[in-house]
Amino acid sequence: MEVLLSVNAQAADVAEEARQRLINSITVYETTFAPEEVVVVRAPGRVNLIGEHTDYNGFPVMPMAISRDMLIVAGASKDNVISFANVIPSFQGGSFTIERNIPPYQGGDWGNYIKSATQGLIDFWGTEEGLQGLKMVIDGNVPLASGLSSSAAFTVAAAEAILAINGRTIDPVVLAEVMAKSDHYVGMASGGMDQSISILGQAGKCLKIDFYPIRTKLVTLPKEADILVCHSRVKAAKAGNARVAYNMRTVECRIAYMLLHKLAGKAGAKEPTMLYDWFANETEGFDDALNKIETALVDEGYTVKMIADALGVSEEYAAKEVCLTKTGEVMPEPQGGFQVKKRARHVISEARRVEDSTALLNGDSENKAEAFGLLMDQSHASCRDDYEISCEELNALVEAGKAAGSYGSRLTGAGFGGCTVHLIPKGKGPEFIKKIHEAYYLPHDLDGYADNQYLFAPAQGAGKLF
Ligand code: NG1
Repeated sequence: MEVLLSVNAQAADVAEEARQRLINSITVYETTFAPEEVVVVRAPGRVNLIGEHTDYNGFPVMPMAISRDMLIVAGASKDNVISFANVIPSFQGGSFTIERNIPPYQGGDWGNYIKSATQGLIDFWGTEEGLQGLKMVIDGNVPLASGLSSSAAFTVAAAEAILAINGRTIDPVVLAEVMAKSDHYVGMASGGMDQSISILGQAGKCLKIDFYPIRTKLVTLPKEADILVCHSRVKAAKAGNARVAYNMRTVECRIAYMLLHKLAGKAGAKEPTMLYDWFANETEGFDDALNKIETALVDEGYTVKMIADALGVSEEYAAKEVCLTKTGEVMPEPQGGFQVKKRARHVISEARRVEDSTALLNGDSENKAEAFGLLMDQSHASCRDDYEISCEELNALVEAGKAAGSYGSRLTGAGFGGCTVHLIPKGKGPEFIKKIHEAYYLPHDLDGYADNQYLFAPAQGAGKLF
């Protein structure tokens, strides 16, 4: 009963909830700062439908923006200081001066997302001169550490607030590039998916996004399907272990393209900087790439010595210059070695699934939902077995979705916890929510949360509301 009530509440009360959030944020603004003229901006979170851990390898993704977002009420400041507060008082507010190189707060401080947006814009303009300070109050309803990109929504909303207060504009695709880069400020060696979809999202559509440079294509979801997202309630905290595990995957992919280039690449081909370069310049397409991975790489984990020998470099060089993230962090050899072959196999097969999904969904075949669902299932298996980013809870949720009759179910986002996404028959949301509640939330003692499951339709990207 409670479950059904929460579904109806989701559908009927979205506008009322938005109104309440707005009133509350403006009230907090007036009590924290002063009653004065303000602007309101928002940036959505996202759910990725397929294409996991492909973005930083140069391959496409297929996300959609969601109705959960970060809302910022902002007013101009007379100086060059940015002050911020959150409607939730336990998120401590703060302030910092706008300067050419803004020193970060301690790792894990939420204020770093505002600093990262500010620094990204300053780097883009090449100067902080003429940039006016501002005061802002933030209200977010994207579940945190859930793989729905609350952090990107936050960074993008902060950038939108800075732009609005300063009366400046940046082309949305350029802003997506700028924000994707600025994420490195918080120590993530991520690709650009989250920032891009938060900025470029289109109501009613999902997007296929290519990178380097960012390019988008609208993709139509099957008309006979809805999207259900389920939160495992396992926190994939970016400030903690998930960051290390994520960055480790980026390093394993870097080792993969270096080895593949050296061992099976074409003589004279340009030095790759990511798996996509190797794929585009040194293979004949997906089948050939997967064959080369099978024959050129070994199944066991690679030690630093094995990498050094294969590349013909010293062990010291391999340890310090090869096993390195984009942000310059050296990854020590993990127990069991670097898992190079499995990671490369996932990235290439997942990239193929994104291409296949785009062609399928924008084509005119019958049974699109079944066919796309199958690709989602295959994606989950690859994320679980080859990329090893799933966990017992995510697998249980995926199984619960399949048992309830989903077309396709998979983890979404970085993994290590967070959410699953399910393609389900249209209009069957309440039925699925009830079944998954009984199969996963009750036995895991997680029925105390008000909202564990969300029915999302593709939402519009970030911008100024007024
Ligand atoms: P989330 O789920 O927001 O942690 C992360 C990366 C993406 C992408 C996915 C995996 C950040 C901010 N985002 O997403 O760029 O690589 O993992 O597909 O780190």
